[in-house]
Amino acid sequence: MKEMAGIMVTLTAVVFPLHGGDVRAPSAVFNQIFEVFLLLGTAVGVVVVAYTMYHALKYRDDGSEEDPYADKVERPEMGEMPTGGTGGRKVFYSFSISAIIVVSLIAWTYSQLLYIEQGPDPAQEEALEIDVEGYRFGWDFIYPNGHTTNTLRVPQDRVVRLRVTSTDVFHNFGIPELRVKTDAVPGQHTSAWFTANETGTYTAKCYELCGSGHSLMTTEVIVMPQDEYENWYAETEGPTETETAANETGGGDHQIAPATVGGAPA
Ligand SMILES: [Cu+2]
Repeated sequence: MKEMAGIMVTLTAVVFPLHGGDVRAPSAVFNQIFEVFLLLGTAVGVVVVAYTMYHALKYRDDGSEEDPYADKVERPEMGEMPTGGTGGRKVFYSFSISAIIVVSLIAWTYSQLLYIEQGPDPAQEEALEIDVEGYRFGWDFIYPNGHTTNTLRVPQDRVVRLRVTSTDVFHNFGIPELRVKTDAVPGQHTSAWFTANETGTYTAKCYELCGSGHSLMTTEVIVMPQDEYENWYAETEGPTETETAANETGGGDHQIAPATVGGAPA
């Protein structure tokens, strides 16, 4: 199955070519799966409905004749098995075409999801690795230099790998627009990855009911042009003032005052 998936990935790359060495973003992959299913579903629907309508009209009883096909077809009597026909050719064709469509869809979708699961080749693309820690009620984003913020800033067109965990109860970290979603489980790390092809502000939320402040676990994800990001990152070091203040007042327990809940700007 894996070899087949590899072939399908290559085929997809040929059919849907990318601009020079780009990594396909999860959002692009999921959108493409949706489009392919929508297109095929519509095509199959149109064929089936058109075929049904055609026969319903062709063989309708318009009351003009008693039985216009009485001398043309041999109809079985009640309780009698039909004879003649074309040896099941229609059944064979419709079954084969359906089988080919369904099996191809399964194989292709599987190959796409395998790509999402594994992520782009690390040799091809150096990822930015960020630790994400969920707590009641907020998110900490810890950069490779130790800088910790409540707002996730990432560069455009770069693979971002998230290592997600929780410091208290089950949470679930998700950025719907970028098609990122993974559990945040205390004592464990789960991973997710994405690339954002367009700059802008996205929203990250908690998708696991985790207590009275669950709905406050909303924060911004800011996708910046690469040079802007580099400038911003060069100026960061260690935990921010917000974070330090929060740790001091809350004894490191993340008891952030309501005013700062929801992602104070870093
Ligand atoms: Cu939560």
